[in-house]
Amino acid sequence: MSNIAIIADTHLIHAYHPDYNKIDEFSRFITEILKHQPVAILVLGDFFDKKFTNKGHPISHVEGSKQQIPITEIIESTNIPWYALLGNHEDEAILHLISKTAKNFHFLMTNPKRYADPAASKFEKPLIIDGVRFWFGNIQEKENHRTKELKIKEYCQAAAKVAKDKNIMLLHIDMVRRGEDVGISKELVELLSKNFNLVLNGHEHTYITKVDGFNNVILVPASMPTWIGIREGLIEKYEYIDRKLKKKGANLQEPHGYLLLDTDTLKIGFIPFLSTMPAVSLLYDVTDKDLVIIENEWRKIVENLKQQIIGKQNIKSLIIIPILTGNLGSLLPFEINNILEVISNEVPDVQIVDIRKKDLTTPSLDIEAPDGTEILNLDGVFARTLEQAEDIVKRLDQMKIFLLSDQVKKIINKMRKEDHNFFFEKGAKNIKVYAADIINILLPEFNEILKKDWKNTDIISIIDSSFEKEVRK
Ligand SMILES: [Mn+2]
Repeated sequence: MSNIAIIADTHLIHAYHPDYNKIDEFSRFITEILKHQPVAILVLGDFFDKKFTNKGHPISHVEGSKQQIPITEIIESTNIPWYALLGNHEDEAILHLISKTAKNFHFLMTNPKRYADPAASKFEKPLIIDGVRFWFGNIQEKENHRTKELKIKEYCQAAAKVAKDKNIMLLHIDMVRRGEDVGISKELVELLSKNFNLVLNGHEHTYITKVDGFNNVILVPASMPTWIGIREGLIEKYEYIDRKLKKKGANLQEPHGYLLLDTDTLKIGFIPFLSTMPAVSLLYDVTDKDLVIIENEWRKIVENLKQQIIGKQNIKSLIIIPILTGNLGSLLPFEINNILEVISNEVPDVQIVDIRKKDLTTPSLDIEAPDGTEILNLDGVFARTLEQAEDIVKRLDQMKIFLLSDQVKKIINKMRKEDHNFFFEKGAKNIKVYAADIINILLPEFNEILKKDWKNTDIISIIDSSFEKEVRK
């Protein structure tokens, strides 16, 4: 048997923080992979990101060329072949270029019409390693929905003709349904599942082992962190409660890492990769607190987290994502942002981020003008959120929380009444994400109540009780 390493969405050389050296991290990442002695490395797209450097501006030709040298060196130093699929953040030209400079790097795009044609080029043919046939899906994110569907069907038909072999489909597409034209239908997932022994899809930056319940259709996580998100690559979740820092457990919903594929059994193992600059989320209730208390408590929080996390494993610095809940009272969001920014600047190796600034390549914690209508007009925000109830339902659906849009609307109205202020992203387009997160945060309470009173099937009354408990804290 042999192992093949599968990586995805490294987005070289985009990094979320100016101090986060993506190339160094990439080098460390590859060294970890090599410990398993894989016979090849497969890249499931978005190996590169043409858009940004870690200085926050679009990558120039000169910069790209400079980065190409260390990347080529890392690839060549592995002494095993690499095979890459095209992602939506990179140009074909970049992958062609790397395949010219690194002799063990190959960019492939299987042509389902010519898979058996002796005249087809190596570039178009499926890759065969240890009797396993890898199909590199030539399906681009920018193509329309219908084209994608047709192409997937073509690959399925081609694989059906060589069904006696082991067939693996490699993709870089929106697979999870998020709207009418985003993601693929369950029927298509089923078709893929039937025609391939394994379907591996990058792009989604999440790790799902059974797409639509089909256990051979897998979403491969982003191997390394690229953006900051409430779930992406988090190592730990904390909560500050009763003046104490409490761990809420590790969140591996969107971990970073790579897969190892056993070519005999086609079994997959996931191996996490921990960033040198990981993020933790910190749930903090501001109800009945003044600025002095908030400042003191946050100093304590930052010191505690620093002691607990920095220095362990490879961790050199830390990003804290505050998730503020509760009632602001007479405080203003920008006043809190101000305090967090001061602490963030004073404490080396710790960065407190404003989640609205998911990409830290631009300075974080921009302070909103206190008279900014977007940020202070809660009525408008709630009205807009109500309009997005359907999107919230879909978002929750992905978290395996099943609610109807009427229920979500009732919850949003309840939030408004309880004054759960949306001072993160509230004016932004991601409000649906935030509303879904609030519901998610309430779920432990929800489950607790459900456990004690399992006969209570009225979801709204359970959520009401959850809110009461949450508000009482
Ligand atoms: Mn992508």
